[in-house]
Amino acid sequence: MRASKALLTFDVVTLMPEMFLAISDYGVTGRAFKENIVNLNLWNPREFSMDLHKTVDDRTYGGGPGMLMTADPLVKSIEAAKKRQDKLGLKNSKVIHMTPRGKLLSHNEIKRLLSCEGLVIITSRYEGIDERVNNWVDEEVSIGDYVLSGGELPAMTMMDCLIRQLPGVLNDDESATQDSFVNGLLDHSHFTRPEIFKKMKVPEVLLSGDHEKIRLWRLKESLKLTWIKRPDLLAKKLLTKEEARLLEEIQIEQEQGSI
Ligand code: 6GU
Repeated sequence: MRASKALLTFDVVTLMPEMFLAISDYGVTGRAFKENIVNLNLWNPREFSMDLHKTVDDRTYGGGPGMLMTADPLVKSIEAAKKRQDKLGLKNSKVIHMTPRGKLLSHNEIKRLLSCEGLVIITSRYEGIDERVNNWVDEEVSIGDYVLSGGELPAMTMMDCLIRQLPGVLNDDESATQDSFVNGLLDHSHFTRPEIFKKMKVPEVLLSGDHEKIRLWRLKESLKLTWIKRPDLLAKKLLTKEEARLLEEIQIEQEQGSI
């Protein structure tokens, strides 16, 4: 067990706290929680609801379909969560609402959020939250241009991205430094045993033991995949001389029809 303070503390406001077992009890993230590299506290607005039926939603003013999460139980949850984070003395603690209208999550956004020792994450259900709750929100984050039924899966997506970047979470074998997007490119392809699978061979260079050749092959493969699958990423990236030269080779090969 790790004695020192967690590197990142999550306080999540959710009507469905059980969903977070998916991140706290499984795989790489589960290990990070178990080892106290990260902490998770769950706040259910229903427990802060003042009426007999523990209501947390209501119809919208102006009419129309759908229900909204009411302000009072949400704000009480946020304040309780923030108070806890303040007591822990967490630096740069932020309140984030997961919503499709938020800023798109990206590797750069993840890197920026890693400066926070604490995050209070609000996940909403129904059609969203009463607009006035935004006075307690520092940032709005979305995970993509599509709509999910609630903010829990987006919150866990963001939390997983953050956790795997923390020192001590991944071992050397799992290192995040070579992941897709880290250098602005997609990851290259990978092969494992057997050497021949249904008459398909592993690229010769990977069996050569020549580390420099392998590095170049992988970089070129990364560039090729990015060029084919995500040209928008290449347009945003400043290429090194080596990358520019490899990309030129790729474009020539493509013109010659060998890709
Ligand atoms: Cl953060 N929430 C919901 N409900 N849907 C989303 C989203 C968030 N990001 C993309 N779609």
